[in-house]
Amino acid sequence: MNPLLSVLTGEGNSQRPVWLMRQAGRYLPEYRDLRAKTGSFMEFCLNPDLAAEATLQPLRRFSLDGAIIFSDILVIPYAMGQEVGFNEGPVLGPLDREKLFFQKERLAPVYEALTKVSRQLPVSVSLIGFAGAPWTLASYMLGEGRDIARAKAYAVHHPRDFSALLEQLIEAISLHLIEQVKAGAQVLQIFDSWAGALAYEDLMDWSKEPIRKIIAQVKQVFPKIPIIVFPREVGAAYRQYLSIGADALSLDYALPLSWIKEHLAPHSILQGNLDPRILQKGGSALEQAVRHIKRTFSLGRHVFNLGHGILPTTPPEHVAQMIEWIRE
Ligand code: 1CP
Repeated sequence: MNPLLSVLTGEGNSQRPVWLMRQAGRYLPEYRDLRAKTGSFMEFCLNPDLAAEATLQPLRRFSLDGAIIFSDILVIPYAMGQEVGFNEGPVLGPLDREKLFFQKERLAPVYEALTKVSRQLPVSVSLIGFAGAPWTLASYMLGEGRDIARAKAYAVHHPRDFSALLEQLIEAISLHLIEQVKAGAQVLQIFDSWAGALAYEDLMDWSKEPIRKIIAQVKQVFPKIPIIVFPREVGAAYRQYLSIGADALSLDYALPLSWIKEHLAPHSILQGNLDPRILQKGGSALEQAVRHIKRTFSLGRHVFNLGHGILPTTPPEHVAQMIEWIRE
C-alpha cells in the first residue's frame, strides 16, 4: 500500500520506491514562480502554505513514493537563536555558543506545513521529515557560511567547546525530528552532507557517534519511525554506519556498485545512488545507469534515489522518463 514504508520497515514490496533528494526546488519552473513571489528564502521556509505547496509540486508531476518536506537544514541554527540568511548560499551570523537554545516554537510553521501536507497525501505516498547532522550543521555555524576548514580548526583549538556544541546539536536535532513525527512525518532522513571531509577518527567522533545518539533519542519516543542516514562521501567507512540503529543508508554516487553489493547490501536496506549529472544529461546514459542500479539492488530492499541532490539545471522531462524506467 505504501511502498517506501514497506521497504524501510523490512516488509519488502513489489514496487521499487523512488523519491529524489531536492525533488522540490529550482529545476521546477513552478517552484521558481512560487519563489519569485516571496521575500527571503527563510520566509519561504517558514510560511506553511508556501512550504506545503513547494513540497507537493513535484508530486503533481511525477509518480513519486515520497514527499520530502520543503525546509532546510539551517532552520536548526535559526531555532537556536543564530542569525541565518541566504544569498547565493547560506550566510550565518556570529555564534555565541552559550546563548544557543533550541526553541521549537520558532519552527512551528515547519510542523504546520508537515501537517498540511500529510492531510493531502494519498496513503501510498510517505511524508519525509529531515534534519542536518551535527557536523554538517557545525560546518555552517562556525563559519559565516559553509567553512569546513574553519570548523575543523575550531574543533582542534577548542575541543571542549566543540564537543559541547555537538551535544547541543544532538539535543536540538533530536527534538526537531521528534516534532516532525508528531506533525505527520512518516520517515526521517539525517543529512551529513560534509561527513566526507573528515579524517577517520574524527568521522567516528563527530559524525557516526552523534548520529547514533540522535537515532536512539528519536526511537525512544517513536520506536517504529524509519530513519535513513546519509553520511555523504565517507567511502569504506560506510560500513561503520551499519551499526548505528538506522533503518537504511543513503549512498552517494562515488561508491562502486560492486563494493556496495559485497559490503553493505547484505546488512542494510539501501537508498541511492544515481549520479545527478547523469539525470541531467538524460538519454541512453540515464537508461543504462538506471538498469545497472536496478540489477545491483534487490527489489524490496532498495529505495531508488540520487547520490546527491538534483541539479537545478535538470530538465523535468528527464525525471519523468527516469521514473518510467524505474517502474518498467
Ligand atoms: O533560492 C533557493 O530556492 C534556495 C535553494 C535551496 C533549496 C531549494 C536551499 C538553500 N535549500 C533548499 C531546500 C532544501 N534543502 C531541502 C528541501 C527540498 C527537497 O529536498 O526537495 C532539503 C532537504 C535541503 C537540505 C540541505 N540544505 C542540505 C542537505 C542536503 C544536501 O544537498 O547535501 C544542505 C547541505 C543544505 C544547505 C543549503 N541550503 C540552501 C543551499 C543552496 C544549501 C547548500 C549550500 C552549500 O553548498 O554549502
